[in-house]
Amino acid sequence: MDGKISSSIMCSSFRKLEEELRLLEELRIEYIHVDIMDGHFVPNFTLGPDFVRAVRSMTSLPMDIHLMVENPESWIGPFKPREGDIVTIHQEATVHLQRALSMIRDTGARAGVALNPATPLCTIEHVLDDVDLVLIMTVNPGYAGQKLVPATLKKITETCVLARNSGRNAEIEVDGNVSFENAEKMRRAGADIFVAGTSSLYHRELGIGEAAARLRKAISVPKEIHC
Ligand code: S6P
Ligand code: MG
Repeated sequence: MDGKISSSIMCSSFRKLEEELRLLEELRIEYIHVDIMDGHFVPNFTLGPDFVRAVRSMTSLPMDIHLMVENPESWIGPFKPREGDIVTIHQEATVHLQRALSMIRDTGARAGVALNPATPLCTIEHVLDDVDLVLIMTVNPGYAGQKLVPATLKKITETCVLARNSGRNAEIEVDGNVSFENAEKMRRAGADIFVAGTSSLYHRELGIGEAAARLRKAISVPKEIHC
């Protein structure tokens, strides 16, 4: 299956939000990626449940909610997850990871677990039964417009191998500096879902339509690993 695009709404133009959402629908973008930051887990603040509610009133595209917050257990409910959505929490943000992941599944949404660049993959080995998706952070979370941490490319492939060896077909999402060039490398390494921000869809020199076409091409190359 070809790679899927999750458009990072934090990078969109809020003045033209409705118009841009229409365009994303026309371009058949698969998900709207919503970055939620609490100023504790990451050194920044962004969006929240009211924003997600407003976006839902403008589009029926599924939400890909990336919770970069401490105590994520308390913040799953307020986003009112729906079937078809993804809700992702960070391994580093809770000591009760398995419980938090099953809380997500109980809402009907798909459960994702995210790993910062420095966090070893083995820390999620024992929760894979409760995971539908692994989000490999390819930059340190907190800001758009950062540079890829190169060691994370290998981690994508290691995640594929871990999922395969555990008999789980969890999808692999990548987030951070997913440029056209990096996206192709990430796809070859085994990624399935690509968060598109300032490095691609919201590229300063391209329109969203042209950028989407270039990104689609980059992520349609075959994976070099079967997982
Ligand atoms: C970063 C956040 C991301 C960014 C996205 C921006 O903390 O989780 O989802 O919004 O990575 O993309 P880019 O292309 O500017 O790195
Ligand atoms: Mg994100």
